[in-house]
Amino acid sequence: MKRLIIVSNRLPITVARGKKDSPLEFRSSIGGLSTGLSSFYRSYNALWIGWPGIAVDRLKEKDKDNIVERLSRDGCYPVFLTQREVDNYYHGFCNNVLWPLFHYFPSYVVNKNVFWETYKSVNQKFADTVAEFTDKNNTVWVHDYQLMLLPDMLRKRLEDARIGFFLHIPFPSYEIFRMLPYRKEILKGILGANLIGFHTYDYVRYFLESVRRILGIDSNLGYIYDKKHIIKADIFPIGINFEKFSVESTEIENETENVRNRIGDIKVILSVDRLDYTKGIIQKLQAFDRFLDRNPKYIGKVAMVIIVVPSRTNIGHYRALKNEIDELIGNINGKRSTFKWSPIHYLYRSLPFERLLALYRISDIALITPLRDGMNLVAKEFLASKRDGRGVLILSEMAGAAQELGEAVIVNPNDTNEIVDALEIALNMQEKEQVKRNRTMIGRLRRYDIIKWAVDFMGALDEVEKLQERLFMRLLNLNIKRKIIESYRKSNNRVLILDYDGTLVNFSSSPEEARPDRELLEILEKLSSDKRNSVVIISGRSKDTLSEWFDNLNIGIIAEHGAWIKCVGRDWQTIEPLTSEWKSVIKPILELYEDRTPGSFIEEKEFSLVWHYRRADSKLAALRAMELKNTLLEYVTNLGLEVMDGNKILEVKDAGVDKGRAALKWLANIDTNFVLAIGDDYTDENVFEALPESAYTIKVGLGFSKAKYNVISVEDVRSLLKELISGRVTE
Ligand code: ADQ
Repeated sequence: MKRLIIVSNRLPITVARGKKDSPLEFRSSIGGLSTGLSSFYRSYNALWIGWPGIAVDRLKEKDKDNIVERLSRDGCYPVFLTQREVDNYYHGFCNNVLWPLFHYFPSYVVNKNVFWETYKSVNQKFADTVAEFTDKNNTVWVHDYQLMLLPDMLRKRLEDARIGFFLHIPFPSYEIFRMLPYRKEILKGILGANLIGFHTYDYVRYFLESVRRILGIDSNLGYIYDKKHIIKADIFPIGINFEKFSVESTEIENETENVRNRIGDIKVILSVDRLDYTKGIIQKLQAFDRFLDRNPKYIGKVAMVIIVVPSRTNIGHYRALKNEIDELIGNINGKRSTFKWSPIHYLYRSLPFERLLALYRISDIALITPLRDGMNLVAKEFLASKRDGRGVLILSEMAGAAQELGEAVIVNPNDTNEIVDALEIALNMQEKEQVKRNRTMIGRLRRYDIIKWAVDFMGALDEVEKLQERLFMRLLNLNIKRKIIESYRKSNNRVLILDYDGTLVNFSSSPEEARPDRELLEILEKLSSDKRNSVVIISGRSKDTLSEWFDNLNIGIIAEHGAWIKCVGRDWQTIEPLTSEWKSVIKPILELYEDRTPGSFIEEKEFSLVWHYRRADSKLAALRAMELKNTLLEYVTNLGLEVMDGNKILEVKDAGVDKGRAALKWLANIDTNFVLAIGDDYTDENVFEALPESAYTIKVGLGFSKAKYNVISVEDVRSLLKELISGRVTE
């Protein structure tokens, strides 16, 4: 049966035990994901796998059985971790390495080898558990930075599984991410998924840039065509359980009134955060202090209610932050309080839901100013709670939520004056204006709630799977291979048109590695020594290089994308009467870009000029390539030229030259009833298009093409050629 398996570090239910040997307690976990998704996963026949929040060292065998049994009633299954694992994986690698780095606090990173080793082994432990429950019909949805190696670990065990991954925290820019010693492993781990979700477009961009620059893997419109599967990276901004926060009930009304009575008839600025240095708590307290300095008229009329939920207090930075907050609040209150009024009400604890909702409802302003935040659900919850639409949200531009909540008063959390200005704007904002701004945002939050978010993610995973299936249907299978071999065998006059780079050899940046190896030369030798075969290599490379490599074989060569043809035993000849006078106009332009882009260089072929930027800094090169292409486009039409945007190259050549025309020219002199053409990039598409319908055309790599079939790799091409030689398909 189809089933969804959700995997996250923590389960939606936390198991706790007070004193040794006291009974186990089962509570709902705090946090947006678990509460939000709980209704979704129940309706989806889902199983939720995660750590139950208690170290296994504190449990007896019968406790473990009890936990498994009790959790199973709520569709959950535990991964038991030892205290040592919790310390090194969760407190260690997750909270001392990944959390600070991904939130742009690299100097807070404390790295130890044992942290990484345990992160790997705990991810493996999760993989073992998930694999027990998964077969290829299931969908696995992995959550967050604690489990970034898991998608690939699962992929290795379950090749066909549908795996989604969602990152709840920011994905940092390449400059930050590259600092991580295990950056390659982490990226490869995530790329085991079919769909990778982030909250914002920037996070997607940063991720894809890191994949490109660290692993050398390109993407196209968010898609990565890996050897065996397709991966998509996309935006899914998480929503909240809207109903829960907009609910109307006597219990909530009473609680709201109760809270209002206790606070009194003053304006309330609310701040709700987990204790964390990323949340900008100190900065906002300082801003509130300055606000009171600048606006003495609000003394006695405004108060800040600040709720700090205890968190990670075993880490030094968190303890220090707690002390700093305590001290600062003490100072501000000490300096400003009167017998009747305190500027700050400070609650350092977690609150029951009704109390939190009541606070959202009575507050005039929510001051949410994290220095970095993946999304920030409190901002959304505050708005959803506003049944009459009144209230002002002041929101940091560094929170993912700011991308969606543009009608809020947006601030830079590092700019104290800007926060003070925002407080003044908020306190003076007309109710009509408040309602107008909030209505748009609330509408969006209602429509795109957490269920819609999860359903959207699942839908996108389906789409990726369908695309993958469509592409896999085009893969060369045994039957088609048999058909090809059969018609090859029957034919006395065969033509094999083979592209070189990416088809017969893997791409490489070093010319030495691109040379044909022994195996390839043997294959070409055997194919070309059969009198019935006419083998032709068709490439963008220069005629001199191709001559050097293949002259002593019995094969034809088409060089420079079709500008030159060399039949067996003959000299090179141009396909059309071509000139290269245009080079004197174009070359100086390319030289300018060569000088301005360190690492790039120009290759001059007889009838084309190529600007290579593979070895240049990729960001700069991408920018320059775009500029150069625009500049060249102004010249090329008049000169009858064409600019080709290739694999880390821009090539300018005569518009009349293309591989398709050259292939047709080659065929024109041969009476053949078997044509096989294999190529991998867009220049080969011209060949596939030009050839007669009866030709067997094959694209190397996944992805749509004018070719009839796809194979995955250079190795597949070589196997097919060997099978043609032997006349047998290897199963
Ligand atoms: P989280 O900490 O799970 O982090 P966050 O957006 O900070 O999510 O929301 C905190 C949640 O805790 C809210 O749902 C809120 O209602 C609840 N909460 C806060 N204070 C509370 C209190 N005093 N008592 C009880 N409950 C309280 C990660 C990322 C975020 C991202 C979320 C979701 O760090 O940036 O928004 O995941 O993807």
